[in-house]
Amino acid sequence: MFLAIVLVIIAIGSVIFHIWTPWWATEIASNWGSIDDAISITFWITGVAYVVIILFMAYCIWRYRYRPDRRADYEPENNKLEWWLTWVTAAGVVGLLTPGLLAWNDFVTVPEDATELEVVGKQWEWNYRLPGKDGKLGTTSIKFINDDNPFGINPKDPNGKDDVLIEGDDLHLPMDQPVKFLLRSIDVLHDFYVPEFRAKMDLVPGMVTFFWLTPIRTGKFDVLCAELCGVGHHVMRSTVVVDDKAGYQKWLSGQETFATLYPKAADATQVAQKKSASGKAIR
Ligand SMILES: [Cu+2]
Repeated sequence: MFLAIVLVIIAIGSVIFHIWTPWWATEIASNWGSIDDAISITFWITGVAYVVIILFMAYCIWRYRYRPDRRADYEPENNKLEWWLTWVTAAGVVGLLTPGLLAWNDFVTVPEDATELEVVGKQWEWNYRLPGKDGKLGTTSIKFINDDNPFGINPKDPNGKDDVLIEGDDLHLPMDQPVKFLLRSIDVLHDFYVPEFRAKMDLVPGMVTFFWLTPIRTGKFDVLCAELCGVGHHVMRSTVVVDDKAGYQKWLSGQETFATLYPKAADATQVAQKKSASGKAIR
C-alpha cells in the first residue's frame, strides 16, 4: 500500500512541477515554430504515457497485493489486450515521429532567396564569414589556413577577396530575411546553437553542414556551443544581433573584408612569389 501511495504522489508531483516549473522556453525569434510544436506534441504523448503507466502500476500493486487465499491465473494469450497494446503504441510512435520528420524536412530544404553565411568554429571561439558585394563566398581549404589566413580562403578565388570576416565578434542578421548557415570546424566537433532560434547544427571537421532560418524579431541572442569540445567548451560563446534592414546595412558597412584585414594573404601574386621562393607548393 505504501509503495502504491508513493507512486501516486510521484505522478501528481510531476504534473504539479510541470505547471509550476521555473524552466520556461525563451520567446522564439525565428520561423521554427514547427520545432516547438514537435517538442510540445512529444511532451504530451510521453507525459500522458508516463502518468498513465505510473498510475496503472500503483493500481496493480494495490489491487493484486498478496493474500494467502489468492492464486495467480495462468493466461499466456490475450488477443484483445495485445490488439490494444500494439495499436496504441503504434499510434504513439507515429505521433512522436511525424512532427519531427516534417520539421526536419523544412529545416534542410533551403528557400531560393536565402542569403548565405559561414560559421567557422574552433577551440574555443566562433568566427563568421559573409559574402561581399558579389554575394558569393570564396572557396576555402584547410591547406590555406595560417596566421595570415585563419579562415583558409583561397587567395586565387576572386570571390573571396571581398568576403566579410568577423573574428570573435558579434554576428548581425537582418530581420525577415532567410539565411542559410554553412558550418565548418577547423579542429573538433562543435555545435552552433541559438536557443531563441530553436535551431542548432553540428560542425564536423572535414565537411560543411548547413541549416536555414528566418529571424522574426530584433534582439540580441546568445550563441552557445552544444557539443562538448574540450576544456574551453563552456566559454565558447558568441552573440547574434538581429537588426532591422537599415541597422544591418550600417553594421555591415563598418566590417572588414579578407582583402583589407589580411592584404598579404589575399594577394594571389604574393602567394605565387612565396611559392617560388620557398619551393613549397601553396595552391
Ligand atoms: Cu565547441
